[in-house]
Amino acid sequence: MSGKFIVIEGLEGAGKSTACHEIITLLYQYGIKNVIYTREPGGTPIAEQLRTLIQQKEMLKEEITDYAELLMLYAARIQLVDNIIKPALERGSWVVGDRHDLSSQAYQGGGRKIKPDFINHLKEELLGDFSPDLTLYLDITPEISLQRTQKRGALDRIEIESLGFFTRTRNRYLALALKDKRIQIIDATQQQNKVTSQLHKKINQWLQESYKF
Ligand code: T5A
Repeated sequence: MSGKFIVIEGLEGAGKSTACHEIITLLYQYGIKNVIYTREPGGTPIAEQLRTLIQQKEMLKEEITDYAELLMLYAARIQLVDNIIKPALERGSWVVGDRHDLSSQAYQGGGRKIKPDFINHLKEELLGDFSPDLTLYLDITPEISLQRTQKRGALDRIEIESLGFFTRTRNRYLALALKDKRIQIIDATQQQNKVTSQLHKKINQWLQESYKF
C-alpha cells in the first residue's frame, strides 16, 4: 500500500475533529492532496447505522451489553477498513482517521474492563497486521472532556458514563501510547493554538524523518 494512514485519538472533546482538519490542510501544503477523512464508528452506510445504534440512549428497550458494544464497534471498523480505507491506501491516497482501533483498547478495554487478550484476539483476527502509520493521541483529563462535551449539549449513551469510566479510558490510552513509538502524545489541555502548533510540529517531524519530505 502506498498511501499512509494517520489516526487521531482521544477522549470526547479532546479536539480530534479540529485536529483532523488541521492535518489535512498541512498535508495539502506538502503537496499531498489525495487525502480522505474517516471517522469511527462510521464511514460506510452500515457502519453509520451501527454508530447510531451504539450512541443512541433511548432507542431500544434493551441494554446493549459490553460485549455486544465491542462487537458492533469491530463490525463497523471492518466495514470501514475493508471497503474504504484499504482500497484508498492501495490507490495511493492518504487517510486521516478520527479514531481507530486504539479507541476500543482504551474505551472497551480500559473503560468497560473487557480483557485486553480478548480485544487483541479480535483485532488480530479481523485486522491482522493492518495498523496506522502514525497515531496522535490528544490527552485531556476526564474533567476537561466533560466540560467541553456539556457545552455542546445533550450527551450520548457513552458520554453519560461516569468519571471513573473516563479515568480508566484515559489511563489505558496513556499506558498504550507510552509503550508504542508509533503513538505520539499531545497535551490537549492547552489553548487551541498551542495544541495546533504541537500537532504541526509532530507531523512535520514525522514526515521529514520517515519520508524525507
Ligand atoms: N468509541 C469509539 C468507543 O467506545 N470505542 C471505539 O472503538 C470507538 C471507535 C464516538 C464515541 O464512540 C466511542 C467513543 C465516543 O464516545 P466521536 O464521534 O468520536 O464518538 O465523538 P467524540 O469523541 O464525542 O467527538 P467530539 O466531537 O466530542 O470530540 P472531538 O472531535 O475530540 O472534539 P472537537 O474538535 O469536536 O471539539 C469539541 C469542543 O471542544 C472545543 C471545540 O471548540 C469544541 O467546542 N475544543 C477546545 N476548547 C478549548 N481548548 C482546546 N484546546 C480545545 N479543543 C477543542
